[in-house]
Amino acid sequence: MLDWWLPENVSTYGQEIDWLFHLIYYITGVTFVLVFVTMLVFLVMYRDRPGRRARYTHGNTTLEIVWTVVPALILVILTILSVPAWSKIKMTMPETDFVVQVTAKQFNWQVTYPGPDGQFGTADDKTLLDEMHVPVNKVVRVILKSQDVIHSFFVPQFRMKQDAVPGREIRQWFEVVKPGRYEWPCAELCGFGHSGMRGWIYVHTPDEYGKWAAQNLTADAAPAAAEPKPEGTKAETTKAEPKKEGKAKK
Ligand SMILES: [Cu+2]
Repeated sequence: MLDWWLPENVSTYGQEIDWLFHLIYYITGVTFVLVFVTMLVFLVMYRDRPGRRARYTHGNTTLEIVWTVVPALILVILTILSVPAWSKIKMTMPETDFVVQVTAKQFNWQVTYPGPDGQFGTADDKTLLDEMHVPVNKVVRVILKSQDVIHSFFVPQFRMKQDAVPGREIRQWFEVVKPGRYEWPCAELCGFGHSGMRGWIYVHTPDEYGKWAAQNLTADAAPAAAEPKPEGTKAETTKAEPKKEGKAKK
């Protein structure tokens, strides 16, 4: 019923997120209406009238217990209902041979493919800037890192969001069921260029993906986007990144 205002879901686990989202939305919506109706009724009932005097009341203990216990119970129930989705999306890692490394930095997504040898950190790695290409109906594992501050990997249509935290390697996964081009913004305020930090994820049919990979990931293919590969080292000189003092540490 609320589907019309969320972005289209194209991931295998999106429905589980949406169902919880809608449930929470209904609960908060009903609460909102009840609270406002009560407030309006009380505003009229207890308005100032000639001859009325304010009187002291110390409250109602039963009522206070009820309105503390009921919300607490709702939260506990929501937690329990969220467990299946959480454990499926965040706690399990489906088998796959498709792995990419994403290193966030102010203000780009650096996407590294292992190249023909299937190993990261070797000479044939290919790094793209702000774009990722993946095949449809395939589990994609992302090894998420950050080079500087906290960023957040967010693809609304995939129902996937995960912080990238400096010093940590966080593994995430997604599987998309519909080819297309999906916006990939950073969802964590990460500095003055945050609003411009976004990439695109291209989801191809297997054929198209094969073609793209042959043109861009093979040994002789020129790296599709700049950015030399020894990441994390001083090598990132090509980008005339603003001289904010915050970066001085590197
Ligand atoms: Cu960011």
